[in-house]
Amino acid sequence: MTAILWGRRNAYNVMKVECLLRELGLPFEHRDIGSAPGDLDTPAFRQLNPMGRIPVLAIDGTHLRESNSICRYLAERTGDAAWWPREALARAQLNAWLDWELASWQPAFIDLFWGFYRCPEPDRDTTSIAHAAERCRACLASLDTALREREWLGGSAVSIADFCCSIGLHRYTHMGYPIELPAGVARWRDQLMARPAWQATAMADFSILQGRTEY
Ligand SMILES: N[C@@H](CCC(=O)N[C@@H](CS)C(=O)NCC(=O)O)C(=O)O
Repeated sequence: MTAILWGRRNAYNVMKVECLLRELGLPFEHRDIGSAPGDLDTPAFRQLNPMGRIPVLAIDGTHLRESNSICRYLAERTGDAAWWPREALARAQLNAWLDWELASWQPAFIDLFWGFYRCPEPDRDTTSIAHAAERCRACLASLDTALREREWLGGSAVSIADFCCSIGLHRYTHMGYPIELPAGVARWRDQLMARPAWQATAMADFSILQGRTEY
């Protein structure tokens, strides 16, 4: 059965799931939602995701929500230990990166992206932007420390942690804010740029979002 990915394709968390579907070669259809005001609040959509958020993935007879959980499921579903290790400790280490992405990196990045790129220039709050940029730098410094010791976050094999943690990096370096990637993160990003699934999702044009405070 073909999976259905619900969401706005240029939404950060939707991009993670599309990237993984492409990486795994899983056929999927896309249903655009989350672009028009109120369309995530309809009773029909709330049946798919009571939280009223995207992405939602219709697959295997059910609807899954939460991008990192969807990615875990897709990776586990392949049965391939390279995508989702069988050993509990190796899983815990990848889960730590997925949790870090949701709890630390994503909030810092989203604050910078919204504060700087999505906010119309005259309305920008430079103090908040500088604070968000500092949080981003601190996150990337931690990521860099890990990536100086290993090829991918999980070691020698690419995993969902690499996709979920990297999906915003192209935006980070291309939104016009003066910021640089630490060397280890830049090397990792270059490896990801060579992958067609990452090119098609993480590197997709996002200029429609500039100065736009509505979805
Ligand atoms: N933790 C959720 C967050 C989902 C989320 O907030 N998605 C954003 C798009 S990236 C959204 O639905 N925004 C629409 C809104 O807030 O109304 C996940 O990882 O899936």
